[in-house]
Formats: sequence, structure tokens, C-alpha cells
Amino acid sequence: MSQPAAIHLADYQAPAWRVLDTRLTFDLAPSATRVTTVLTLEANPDAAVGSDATPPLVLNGEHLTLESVRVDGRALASDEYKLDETHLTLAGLPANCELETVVVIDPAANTALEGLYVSSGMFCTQCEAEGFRRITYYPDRPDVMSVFTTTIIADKDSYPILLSNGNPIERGEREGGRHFVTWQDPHPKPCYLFALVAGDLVKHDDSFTTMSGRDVALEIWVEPENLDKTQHAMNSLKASMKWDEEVYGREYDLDIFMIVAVNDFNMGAMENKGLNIFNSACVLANPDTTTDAAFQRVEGVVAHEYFHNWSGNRVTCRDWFQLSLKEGFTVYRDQTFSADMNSAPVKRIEDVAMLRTAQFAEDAGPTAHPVRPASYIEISNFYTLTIYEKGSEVVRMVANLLGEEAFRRGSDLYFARNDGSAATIEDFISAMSEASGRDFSQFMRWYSQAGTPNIAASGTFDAQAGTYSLTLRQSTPPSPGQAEKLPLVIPVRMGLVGADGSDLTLTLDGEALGTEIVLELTEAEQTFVFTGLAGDAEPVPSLLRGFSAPVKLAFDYSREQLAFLMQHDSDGFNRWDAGQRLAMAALEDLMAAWQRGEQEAQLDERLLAAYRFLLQSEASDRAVLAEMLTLPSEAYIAEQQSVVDVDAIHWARKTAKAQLASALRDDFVALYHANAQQGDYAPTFEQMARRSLKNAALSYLMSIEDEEGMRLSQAQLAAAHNMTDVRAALTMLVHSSRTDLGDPALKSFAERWSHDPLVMDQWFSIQVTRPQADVLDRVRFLMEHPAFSLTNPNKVRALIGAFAGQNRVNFHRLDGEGYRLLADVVIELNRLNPEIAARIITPLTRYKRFDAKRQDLMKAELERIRGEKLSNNLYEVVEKALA
Ligand code: B3K
Ligand code: ZN
Repeated sequence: MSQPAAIHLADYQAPAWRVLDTRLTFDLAPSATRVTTVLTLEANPDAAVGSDATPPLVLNGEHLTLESVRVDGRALASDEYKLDETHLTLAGLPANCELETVVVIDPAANTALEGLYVSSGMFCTQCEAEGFRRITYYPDRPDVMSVFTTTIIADKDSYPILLSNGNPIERGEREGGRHFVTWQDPHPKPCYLFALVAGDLVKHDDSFTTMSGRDVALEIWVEPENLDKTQHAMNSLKASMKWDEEVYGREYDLDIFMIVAVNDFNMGAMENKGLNIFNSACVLANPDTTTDAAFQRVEGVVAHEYFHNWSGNRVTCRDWFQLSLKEGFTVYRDQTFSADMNSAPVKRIEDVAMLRTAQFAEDAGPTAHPVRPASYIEISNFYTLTIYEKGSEVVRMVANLLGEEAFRRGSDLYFARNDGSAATIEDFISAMSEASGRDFSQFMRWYSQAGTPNIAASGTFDAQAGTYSLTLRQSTPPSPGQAEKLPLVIPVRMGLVGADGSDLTLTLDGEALGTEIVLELTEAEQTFVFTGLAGDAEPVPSLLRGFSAPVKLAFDYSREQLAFLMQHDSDGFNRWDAGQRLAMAALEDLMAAWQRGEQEAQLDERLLAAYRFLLQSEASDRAVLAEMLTLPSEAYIAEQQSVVDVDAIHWARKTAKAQLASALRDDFVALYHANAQQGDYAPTFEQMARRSLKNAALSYLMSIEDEEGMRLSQAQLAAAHNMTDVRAALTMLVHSSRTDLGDPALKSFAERWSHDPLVMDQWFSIQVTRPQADVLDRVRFLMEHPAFSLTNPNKVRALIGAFAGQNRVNFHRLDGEGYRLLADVVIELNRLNPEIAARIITPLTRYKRFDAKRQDLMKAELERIRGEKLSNNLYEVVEKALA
């Protein structure tokens, strides 16, 4: 088998040709769409050429049937160009010329969902990263930017709405019941930002007046039955537009901004210029069908895509190695936006919890890569948590090192200097450096070194001298292709908490610096000596406040110190983190007991006392309290272990939860009732906090199948006040031993919601995350359900993704059946949708983290997959996993 070649950052060369103008005509039909492309081309004077002759023009193109090629109006014979599976090459062109190609494509057969495809009867596109080459022959790379004029011709009855980027400039009728619309996008853009939609859609209209007083029409296009699910996205869009003006000085630049919801979509959404296309799961929201978490996801994704208009579209990426330039920065922007709209500490806790489980696991696994990778085989495999979430953490460190004002100056400079061009990470960092006068050369290692850095921290208190010496040692473990790592610049925000719970003044080198500072760790080991502490008792260090760097920090805290920080730390994030550390210690005791065969082990009293304190302290912020009452997830616990023992983890967490529930049963009942009041549903963070607190309390009660808890769950389900409460109650009943209650509830839920795919996705997930051992049969059974389809990524994620990713005990069954099921699905998806196949396989690629028996079983499935004729996507992932 010929091996796909890797592409290297070091090989970057400027494009040999520029496209000054792109005119596209789509004659739409599901199985045979004709695309006529007229390109005004110019040999790039900046590109290296050996002689006077123009360089060959190499156009990308895949799955296209070429009908004709014309240069300056003259039709070429087939020996005047070179055509293969992936390229159309023309040599000897004049330095300025016009090229016309005509191709035919088959959108109805496109199950990869890249390029032009059909979803629920409508046409739509996904071009990032390399989908445009499935539409027409083109230099499909982000540093080739052109203005686009797009004419869409289609049957008027089936496709009354025809959309593309920019502004509509002409429309009219054609013969045979067809019509057309021509769109023009005045902003030069790379082809990955091209979009087209054709369908029978209705819109939610609104408008926004920009800071300079221009009116922008806002349109959210959906299938008619979803029109009652668009208000939240519209509110979120308007809030995002305002926020980007206020916080970054960024104004929208076209007269119209459109969002379209589609049911079949590989990712969350896509920021195509002026025409964002969304996975319906990330735009539609309604209290009856959508949980609070999904409401927040809609707000965050709408903002993310909107923010890309500047960080991504006006300033785009020179090449795909720079992907985090737009993604890391835009995630940072959407995270801060959501923090401003909701509870900032809760947003930080959620983002960090995700980073520390999923991204840290990626960083420690076979596909680990730097925020700017040095090479890739398939770029679709690099839309990762490292590029997005770690990339955002790196930008956050820049922002924190610079402070708000200098960061804003840096971002203004970056946008001004690179507007309308394709930039690199150096362009971003140099703007930040110039705006602040700070040297970022060592900091750049964050972009080139993979792996999660460790900090080993230790402290000694000298009561007599009144000094506290804090030693920080950093190291980054080896990752594939990178054996040796250099020290990074690691900002460690910290304080010293005195015996009375207040922060002490920090004095370093004779200078009093306040009660909270950022230490900059730049060497492998550094010691900071705080003075002036005579007369104080030993302080407790509060380190990495707000999670000031994406690292694993170890400090040998006693459990008493953790309980103390959990109550007193002035930093909300670190209060939560101290609670998580204390819970981890208690869970580790239980796991060790389980491994010794002792099933009667008792939970550490100190954790119980800490929970009692939380439940009885009135002052707590509700939103944070709900987070604090949540034990570390099984995935997070697994991350902390050298060899993952899935059964011990599951048992320990279950046991801890049940013991907390038994001991604090009445407090949980009271907490439930104190937060149960119901007014009209609103997706405000105050209401969400109440619901999450109430449902957290209920989940403790249900962990011991408490009678009152059972009654409350059933009543909450029957009241059907909103999907957050319904889903929580249904999940708890279905996950309990009471199948006599769970099964009928599932049945009536399905009867009520069979018409709504997004609700049925939830119905799938609830069932396949059931902890009981018979769940695998349920997974297989549900794969045959009429509402399930392997060609719909949301279904695959809801059923297969939820099972393999969240139902850890059952996925990791010792008979290997969980692994086999996932491998079977991966093999099917390899043919249907390689991008999704290469994502859904992830749990199998992490086999090195488990015991020998499970390793063998997982490896055997990976080998079986390797025996197939693999897509580049899967080839790259499987080869790295088995390397
Ligand atoms: N930029 C898109 C990425 C889609 C690429 C899928 N292969 C989503 C986003 O980050 O906004
Ligand atoms: Zn993005």
C-alpha cells in the first residue's frame, strides 16, 4: 500500500499564482451539479521562479469529473494539461490569464460532508480545511485570497432559498421552473471560507446597528419546524457583535450576516464569510428540547464563529500549521465573552476541567502535537483540543503577562497590520511584543513543544527568619518525535494564605508586592524567598491561581491544608481546585482499598467534613457551589493514574458519592427544595445555577436510591418544566436499578420526541451511558433504531461517542466486546466519513494507559482496522497509535 506523505511546515513556499477574481456558477442537482469556474490569474511576482517562463499552475481537485478547460477563451485539448486524482496542472500559461473550468460533482453521494453535499434535502458546503477542492479545481490553500462572485441556479420549488457569501446583487428566473441568485463578496478570502446553501428554509430576521451607525441585517435560516428555536442564537449573536466592538474595537463589515442550521455536520459550526453554517445542535435552542448546557454551547459557538470574522477571516492563516493563530485566539475570545455573559469562575472551572481531562490526555497520547505542529498527513486530524484549547491557554498567558491595556494595544496592532492578509503566529506574537516591549523569544516554545509541563513545587517555612522559600521545578515529558524539552516561560499566579485565612503580603528581594503576584518561572528550577513573615504561623501557598498556565502542578499538601484552602482561598478557582485535590486523595484511598479487596472502606472524614461545610455555608455562590459538589470525573481520575484501573475508579467514585449521600442526606434534600422554585424558564446563569445545584443534590440522593429522591425524580420528570430538569431526572431513573421506572419513561419520552432529532440524540446518550453491564446489547439494539444513522455525525457522537467516551466501565469490558464494537463502527465510517472515523477512534488509541490484558485487546482491534484500506485520516491516527 502506498503511504500518504507528510506535509512539513519547513517546506512552506509562497503560492506561484495569485487569483485576482473568482466567478463561480453552480447549476444544482443532487447527483450531478455542474460547476463553472472562471479565475483571473496572475503569476505571483513574489514567488521564486527559475526562468522567464511562468511556473506551472497546479490546482487541487478531488472527486471531480472534468468537462472542459479554457484559457483566455480557447478550449484546451486533453494533452494540453495534466490531470490526475488530486491535481489539474497547466504549464506555459501567460503571466496574466483567465482560466475557465467546468466540472460535474455528485453532492448526494458525498457522505464525507466536505465540499458540497446534501443534508435533509438541502445543499450546503463545508470547505475548511480542504473541502473546496471537492467543488472545483482551485489553488486550495489559505494564502491565496480572492474576491468571489457566485451564481446559484436551482429548481425554484425545491430550493426557493439560495445563499452564498457577501451581498445578493442579482436574481431572476430561468427556464424549466429554475431560478438563480448571484452573490458577491467584496472581501478577498481564501476558498476555505466559501459557502453555499440552497433549500426550503425560513428565516428569523433581526438587525444590529454597529458602533459607526451602520445597520446590519441578521438572518438565521432554518427548516420551518425549527423557527421556534432561533431566539437564543439571535440574542447571542447580537451580544457577540456588541462585545467585540466594546472589548476588541471590532466592527462587522458587511450589510448582512447569516447563519444556517444543518443537520449533518462534522464539527460545531463554520465561520464562512457572512454566511456561517452551523450544526443544528449548536444553534437551535428551546427550553422544552434543550438543556442549559446546550444553551450555553449555542451562545459560545455563535460567538466563536462571529468572532472569527476578524480573528480568522479579515486576518487569516498563511498555512494550516498556523491553525491555532485563528482557533486558539478565537477560543480565548469566546471563553472571555462567555465569562462576561455568565459566571466567570464557573466558566473557568468548566474550561479547565475539560482541558485537564481531554487535552492533557491528548498531550500524553500517541497523537500529541505542539500548538503549532511541524508536520501532518491529514489536516482534518489537527482540529484538536491542543490547537483549540491549549492554543487558547497560550493566548491567555500572553494576555495575563501583558495586562489588559497592553494586550488590547497588541491586538489592535495585529489586526491593523495584518488586515486582509494571511498571517503567521509570529505576526501575532510580534504585535504583542511591540505593543508591550516584552521579549517573547523563550515564550515561543509554547508553540513548538508538545506535552503538558509538570511543575513540582515545594516550600519551606523558617519561622525564626520569617521566610517562606518556594521552589518550583519544571519539566516537560517526552512526546512523539520530541525527546528533549527546554524550559518554558510559566506564569504562576500565587498567594500565601495566612493562618486566619487571609492573604499575606508578599515581599520578594525586599520589595512588598501586594498579596497576589505572578511568578515567572523561566528556568528548570527557581527558588523564590518571601521575607517579612516573622511572627506568622506557616502559611499555605495557593499556587497557579485561576489556572494561570496549562501545567500539572504538584505540591505535597496535607489534607488539612487542602480543606483549609477549600474554605479560605481568596481565588475561587483555587478553592474549587483544593476541593478537587482533597476529593482525589480520598478517592485514591478507596481505590487502593478496592485493589486490596476491601469493599467496606470508609470515605475520609475530612472530605465529608468539607462537604458538610459547603452545604451549610450560606455565603457560597450557587453556581460555584454546584461545581464544588461535583466529584472529579472518572476521566479526570484516570488521568491522574499511572496505570488506569477503570473498575477501581468506577467503584471508588460510586462509593464516595453514596457515602456522602448517606451522611448528608437531609442536607441534599434541603438543597433540592431550596433550589426547586420554578418561574418561567430563562437561560440566565442565576437560573442555571439553581438547576444545576438542585440536580446535583438529586443525583446524590439517587446514588443511594433514596425513596424521597426517587419520588422527586419522578415528579420532576412528570412536571416537564424544561429539558434540563427532564433530562436530569430521566437520566437518574434510567441509570438506577429501577428498570420498572426507567424503561417506561424512556418509551414515553421517545413517543413524545421521535420527530425531533436533537432530542432523540439525548435519548440515545442517556441509554448508552447506563452503568449496568447489559448496556452493550442496548448499544447494538439502538444502532438499528430508525432514528439512528451512521451518516449523521450527531447520531454517531450521541450513541457511539457517548458509549466509548463516557461509559468507561462498559467500554473497557474485559471480554473486549466494547472495543470490538467501536472498531466495527470505525471500519464502516472509514468508508462513509473519514473525518468522523478518525475522531471516534480516539479511546482505542490510548491503550498504553491500561493494563496488559486491555492493551492487547485494544491493539488487536487497531491492527484489525489497519488491515483495511484506510483513508488518510485514519491511516495517520492508526499508524501513530501503533508506532
Ligand atoms: N473553523 C471551523 C473548523 C471546521 C473544520 C472541519 N474540518 C470551526 C471553528 O473552529 O469555528
Ligand atoms: Zn474556530
